[in-house]
Amino acid sequence: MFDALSDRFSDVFRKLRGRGRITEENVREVMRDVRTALLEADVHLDVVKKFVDQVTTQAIGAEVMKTLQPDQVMIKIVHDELIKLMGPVDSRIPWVSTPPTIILMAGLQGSGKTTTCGKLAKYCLSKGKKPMMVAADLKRPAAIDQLEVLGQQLGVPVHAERDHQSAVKVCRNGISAAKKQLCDVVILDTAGRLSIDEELMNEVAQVAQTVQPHQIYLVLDAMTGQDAVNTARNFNARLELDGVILTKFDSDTRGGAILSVKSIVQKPIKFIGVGEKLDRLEEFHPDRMAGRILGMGDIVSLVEQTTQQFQADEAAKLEAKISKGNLSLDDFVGQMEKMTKGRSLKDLLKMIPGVGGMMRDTEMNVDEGEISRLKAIVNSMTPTERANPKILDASRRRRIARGSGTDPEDVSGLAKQFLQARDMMKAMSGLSMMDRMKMGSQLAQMSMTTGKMPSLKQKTSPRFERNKRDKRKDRKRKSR
Ligand SMILES: Nc1nc2c(ncn2[C@@H]2O[C@H](COP(=O)(O)OP(=O)(O)O)[C@@H](O)[C@H]2O)c(=O)[nH]1
Ligand SMILES: [Mg+2]
Repeated sequence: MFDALSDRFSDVFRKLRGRGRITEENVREVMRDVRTALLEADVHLDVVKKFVDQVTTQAIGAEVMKTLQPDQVMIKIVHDELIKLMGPVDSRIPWVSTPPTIILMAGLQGSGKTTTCGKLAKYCLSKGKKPMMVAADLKRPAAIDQLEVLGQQLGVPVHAERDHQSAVKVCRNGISAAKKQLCDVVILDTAGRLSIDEELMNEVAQVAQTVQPHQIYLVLDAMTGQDAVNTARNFNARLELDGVILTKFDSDTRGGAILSVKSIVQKPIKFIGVGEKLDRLEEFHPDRMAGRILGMGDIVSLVEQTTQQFQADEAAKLEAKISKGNLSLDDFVGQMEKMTKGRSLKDLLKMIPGVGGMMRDTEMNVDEGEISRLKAIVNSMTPTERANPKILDASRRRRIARGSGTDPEDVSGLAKQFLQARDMMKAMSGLSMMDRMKMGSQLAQMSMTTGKMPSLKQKTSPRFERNKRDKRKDRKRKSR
């Protein structure tokens, strides 16, 4: 997710860091960088202009130049402006008082409409609703099959009429069927085209006119950047959109669409799709997204994702442990393992405040296989050690390393990383977004001055390798 943009922002703030007081010229200079960064991220030109103007005016007028921590004040201004750019949004679905709530999904072919119907149905289930999906994409027979497979996976009824030619009729019949089966949400999956054409627009507009959906969501592929914004503009001209769902956010998107859609079409992003699987749908929260963009982490989403995968009581226990600061290594690794299902560990770590800004791909080299290595290390520890890795002295580390087929350095690395994360998580719970941000940026700052990156797998230096070799030789000599 927009690594390039986050990196550029980090650079910008670093330029201001530790400068003491700064001048208007300094502000203008970093804002030129921000402008380039946003343009490179494929953000709409009008949006970039407005954003840069707003931030510059505030930064020059306000505290940035008077404060001794110009980077921090600047981060706050940028952060707040990013939030304004993407929000406000109420990501909840407004259920109607006389069900069913009818949701129409529109969008181009391949944008992820059908998949998102399934995700949304799952979301409805999690809210205690009884959804039905309607296969109103009659252009491709495979589309009906696809929706039926999703329905089977979820245990959600699907209304389909294979020999029908009219999407409007299928939708109408679907809604009646839903009422009969006492379903309280109906999700209409409509046809898409590779690009916008009149026929497509007429069809969805007709469906919308006839069935009067309560919510119309436009599904957009985040990967398409500026094109997504144009698509949104076109659809918005024909349909009363209630919101946008941005998909494929897990892919290598530069961030352009997410930052442009709201201010160009005045319709909020309500959800983001972050993977192909049905549970990869997140409510959209501008504040959290701003944090992610700035590399400040997104602990709330992280905690939410974790809790989704846990039973409620297990989650409560975990939360209590986190806030008391006595999370054990077992919990930690177990949690990581659960979270990484379907998501890369790297993305998850980036959501921890402070880690994002410190992390560069070159320094941080964590892969899924790493988890099993971590598990092996933890498995070689005694329960006391797992509960409190602080007691790991050299001899314990050697024993654990032998047991797990790793190096003592790996063991101390894991312990250090864990203790750091535990402290961070403890400190984060119960804090406001702003405080978390401050903390995240301070951590980032600290790491930049010490040159230390939090890493599960620090690349070993030549000197370190040499020391290790020498020690080994020493030991051999002594044993002789
Ligand atoms: N990585 C990723 N892929 C997605 C996401 N949403 C949909 N897709 C994939 O995008 C492709 C097109 O999706 P589909 O739902 O058939 O699009 P439709 O033509 O608009 O109905 C499929 O391969 C999906 O698995 C997402 O959030 N992340
Ligand atoms: Mg489809």
